[in-house]
Amino acid sequence: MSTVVHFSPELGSWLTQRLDQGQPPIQLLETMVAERMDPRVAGAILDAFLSARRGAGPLPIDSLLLDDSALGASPPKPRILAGARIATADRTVQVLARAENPTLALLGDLLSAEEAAHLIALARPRLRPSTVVDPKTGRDQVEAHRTSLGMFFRLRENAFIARLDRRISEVMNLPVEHGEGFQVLHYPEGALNAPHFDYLVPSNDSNRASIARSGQRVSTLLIYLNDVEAGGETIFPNLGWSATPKLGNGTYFEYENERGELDERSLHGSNPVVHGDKWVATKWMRERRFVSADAEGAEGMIRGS
Ligand code: PD2
Ligand code: ZN
Repeated sequence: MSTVVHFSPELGSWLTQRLDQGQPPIQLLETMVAERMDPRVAGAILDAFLSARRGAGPLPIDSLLLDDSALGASPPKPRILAGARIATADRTVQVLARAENPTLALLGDLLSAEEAAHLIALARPRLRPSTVVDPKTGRDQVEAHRTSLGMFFRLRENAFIARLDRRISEVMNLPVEHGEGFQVLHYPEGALNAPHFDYLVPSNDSNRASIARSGQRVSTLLIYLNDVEAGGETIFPNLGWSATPKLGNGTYFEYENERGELDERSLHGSNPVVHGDKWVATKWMRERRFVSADAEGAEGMIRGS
């Protein structure tokens, strides 16, 4: 990967002038860094000017294309393990496809049809209209752009959920305690989930308090609990990537880019269900042990923006 680095034409003229005057490059580098320029960027710009003066390349005007390795940036190291299969204590999960940057994978065989049906049966009587947190007030509210129904299990709330919590934590390669309790979503025909980030944007007290308790969210696994006749794909608008829901498959993704920042390429949503309905279980992982806001274990639908 490469990154375009922009600089002002004034900087270019200043460099040319000083090099013409015979000023040592190291002094120019020191001045640029003293002016708060990233030393790697300053070094790369200076190198490009020196190369151009030796006739080894074009004189840059106001930008440079730099290989990310020159900036010390490399693809994020995925938490999910390498390989075509992930062996957990009680099931072998298939890695059907994976991308390196951003870290994204399509998984298969996450659970059996019986387990999916049991999860749906446990969730169904507890479903409520899904909410989003108002970024200003931090209060839960029902929104037209999120028309699914949802509920939360508490982490390890019974033996069946505990088995799934453990399996999925092994797939996501983080301790089970870092997991929020499973969320189960039901999308009737026509229901959708507008694109959003799963990481917590500290724009309200509720998200700030949650980050302080448990750290940031770091990864998501969406587990499809049924086949959908038409529609209901999980979409990543910034990547042009979508996953068709299929019983037992799952979409896994992480949110860190090569610079260790939260990655806007993780923007994702669910297309409207066209025919049939859609059931999904979501697992979010935190940097540290998940401590919920209340004894119920439900963190609410904490959303970005
Ligand atoms: O159901 C989905 O495909 C979906 C899409 C986006 C679920 C979530 N986000 C979620 O639970 O965060
Ligand atoms: Zn989401």
